[in-house]
Amino acid sequence: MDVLPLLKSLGVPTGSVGKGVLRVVSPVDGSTLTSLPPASPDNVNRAVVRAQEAFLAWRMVPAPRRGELIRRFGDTLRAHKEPLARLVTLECGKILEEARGEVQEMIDICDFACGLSRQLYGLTMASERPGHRMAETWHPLGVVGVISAFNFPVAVWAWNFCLAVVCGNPVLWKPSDKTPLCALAAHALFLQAARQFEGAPADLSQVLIGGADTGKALAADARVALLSATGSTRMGRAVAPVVAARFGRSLLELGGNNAMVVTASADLDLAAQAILFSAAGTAGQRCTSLRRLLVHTSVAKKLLVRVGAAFGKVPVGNPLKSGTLVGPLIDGAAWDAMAAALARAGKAGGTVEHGGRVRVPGCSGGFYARPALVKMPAQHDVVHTETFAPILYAMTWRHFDDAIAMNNAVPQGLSSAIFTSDVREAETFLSATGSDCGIANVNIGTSGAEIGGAFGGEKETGGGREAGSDAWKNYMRRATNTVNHSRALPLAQGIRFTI
Ligand code: UN1
Repeated sequence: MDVLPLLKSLGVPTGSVGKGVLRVVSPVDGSTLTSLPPASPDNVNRAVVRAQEAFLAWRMVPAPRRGELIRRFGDTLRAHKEPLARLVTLECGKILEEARGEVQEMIDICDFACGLSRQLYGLTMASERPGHRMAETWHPLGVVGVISAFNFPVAVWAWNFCLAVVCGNPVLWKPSDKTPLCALAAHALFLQAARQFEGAPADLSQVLIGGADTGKALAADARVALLSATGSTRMGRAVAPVVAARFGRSLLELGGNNAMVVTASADLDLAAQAILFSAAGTAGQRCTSLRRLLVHTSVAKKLLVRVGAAFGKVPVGNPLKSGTLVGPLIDGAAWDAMAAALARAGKAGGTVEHGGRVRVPGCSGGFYARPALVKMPAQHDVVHTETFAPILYAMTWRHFDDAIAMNNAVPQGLSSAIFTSDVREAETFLSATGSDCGIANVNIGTSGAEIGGAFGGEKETGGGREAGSDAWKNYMRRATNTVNHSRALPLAQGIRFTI
């Protein structure tokens, strides 16, 4: 596959493309798309210095004006939606329909961030002292580092980037070494918008191509004020203590192990559709993918027959072809992990339906898998582990309390859903005694969140929140200001301290 024309149409300078030791492979057919030179430690250092310079200039620009730049970036993305989506499909393997959705998610966050640029509100507080005013102000934070994963090679960066820039910060981006071309393209589209914008400093956006070492260098660098990292729990464990040791800020969006509770009163037609998209969509490679189905015994047989039939016939194949719903896994290691998990589940008493390797004509180097439905007697260890592949473990329950306990019994806490027509069950699931996840839905699946809400989760998911709601506060520092406009100096708490 010749990727150069596509890169050129997206404005990527092709000088260093094809020259370097990092091989970029397409999961579609296993072919080599190109190669790139990774950043050296010295490159990282120089990038941080340049980002610091950009920060000093950009923090002086009024926030609504910063929002205008992001609005224009949104326009540039609209104009290049199709080629960028195609590159996303080529490099990470998700079907074109979902790749378009991913670019749309970038456009949505541009719109959101532009509006936000006029709403970076601080509170005013009632002072206990006469003639005093208390308020808080929000200021740009500094250099923001972003580590992103292969499965959302552009949208997750955009969530961070658009908010960070509107909040007055430059961004250093270390994309997954499996999807560096998407990063170069998204960055090039931003530069296209920035070039036509008076007052945008050079180096508001920079890309650092590299592996774990580059990520660790960003984590260790005290000049990086915030490190936002998306990926596996293993990656989070490597990076978070390094940032914490220097008292830096981190925003973590790590593994998920998302469940759907289906109760006796659920609309099974809706549930079956939602299960197919959440579990098989993106070949099970979203952090929000549905991995556990917790069904009431009275409807289990009916629902599982439908899910099994849908998994058996869902079109698995070339993600560039219309009609395909399930594309390839990212690589052979992902297939090995899927096969190993299925073997473990079988040994633990699970019954595995489907889940075999699919040979796709013309894509012989790709790793395609039919989604697997595994009926488990209980939530065995293997169910507690996130395997980034289309495996859905199904378990049954009799008492609603048990369903909630099963939902919460895993180390991760990203997304969750309940299908029910009973308002008591729905509200209990959303209540303090219900799901312990950062995302809890009713009558929709676990994946496919809109950008307007805060995105992230608890426990091993890392606790961070990105995208909508007040996630912008991660990218700013808060100052509490108390101003005395009286002619006296009363102390708080009624303390007297005079001579
Ligand atoms: C991810 O998989 O890291 O909610 C992000 C969703 C998407 C984002 C997923 N909007 O599935």
